Amino acid sequence: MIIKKRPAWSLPHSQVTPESVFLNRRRFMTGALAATAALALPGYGAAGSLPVPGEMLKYKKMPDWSTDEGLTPYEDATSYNNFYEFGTDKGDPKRYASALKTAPWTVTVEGECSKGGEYALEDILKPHDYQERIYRLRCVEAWSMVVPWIGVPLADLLTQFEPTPRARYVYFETLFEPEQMRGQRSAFSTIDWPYREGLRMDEAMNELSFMAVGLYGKTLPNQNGGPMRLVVPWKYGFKSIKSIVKIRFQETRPKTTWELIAPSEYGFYANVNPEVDHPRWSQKRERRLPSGLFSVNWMDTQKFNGYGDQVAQLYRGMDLKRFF
Ligand SMILES: Nc1nc2c(c(=O)[nH]1)N[C@H]1C(S)=C(S)[C@@H](COP(=O)(O)O)O[C@H]1N2
Ligand SMILES: [Mo]
Repeated sequence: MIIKKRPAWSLPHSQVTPESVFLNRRRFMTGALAATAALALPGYGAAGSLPVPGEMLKYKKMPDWSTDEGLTPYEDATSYNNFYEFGTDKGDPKRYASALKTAPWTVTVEGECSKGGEYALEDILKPHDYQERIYRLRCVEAWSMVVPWIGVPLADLLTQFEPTPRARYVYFETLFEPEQMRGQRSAFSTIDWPYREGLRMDEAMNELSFMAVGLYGKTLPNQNGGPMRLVVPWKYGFKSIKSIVKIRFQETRPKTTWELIAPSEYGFYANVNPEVDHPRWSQKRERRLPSGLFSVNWMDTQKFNGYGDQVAQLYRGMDLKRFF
């Protein structure tokens, strides 16, 4: 089936109305959640504490894994979002994501691993200390941000489930809960929910792959994929799946959401690559946010989003024009 409908993200930037910027403190700690947080062990892991919305996290800065480019302001990073579960407008996620209930949060782990099961989120985070990594995020729509993420290396998170040698891919799924996610109720949606993503196992185990539970020192706002989302900085943003409830280890390559919608436009690999244009627009440059209509902050896009030293070897011998 050929999808003729233009996805909203193909709109030129000039047609996107910037959101007005307000810090959205819509949630308060409940007594029960505050008690859980207070039980957290010392050390930099807010180890074991639930990612309570708005909570400050403890973490270790990782300068070797961070860019020193200027941060995209918190207000922009949390009000200009893609999270189609809440609508296709950049302002929709911030507007509507407060309907998402992020605690308690259960993550189902299944497939080729010896420690599968249904886990409370805090239990799979507990063994790990949080780190801060300042990464570039490059959306396939050709805008980009610089975000200080807080979280744990994906490899550490996954290793605790003891994947078997048969696990060649890891698959992730976002929550499917139409009562909380108005975009999943929409009759106009082209997405077959839930949102799905995946990585080759060696990509997932690369030191850059990160599971974030916070940004700018605080727990992840819902619009950014709270309580837990993937961050794969050398790939287009759509690989960085939000609000994850399922992790599955597989022998075969999973089908992923944007590849399912338009396989000629969005591939499984989705490595940032200025040499391979999107069929409908160039990928040579990007607009670094904040970027206004009259002060567009254009810059050249870098291959692998500038992370080639760490990841280029994963793709040695592969034709990146074919495996886009
Ligand atoms: N579940 C889910 N995850 C998602 C998306 C989405 O629509 N649904 N959008 C993706 C896209 S296209 C991008 S660019 C990033 C944006 O992350 P941000 O809003 O935190 O900047 O989230 C990705 N993760
Ligand atoms: Mo994106």
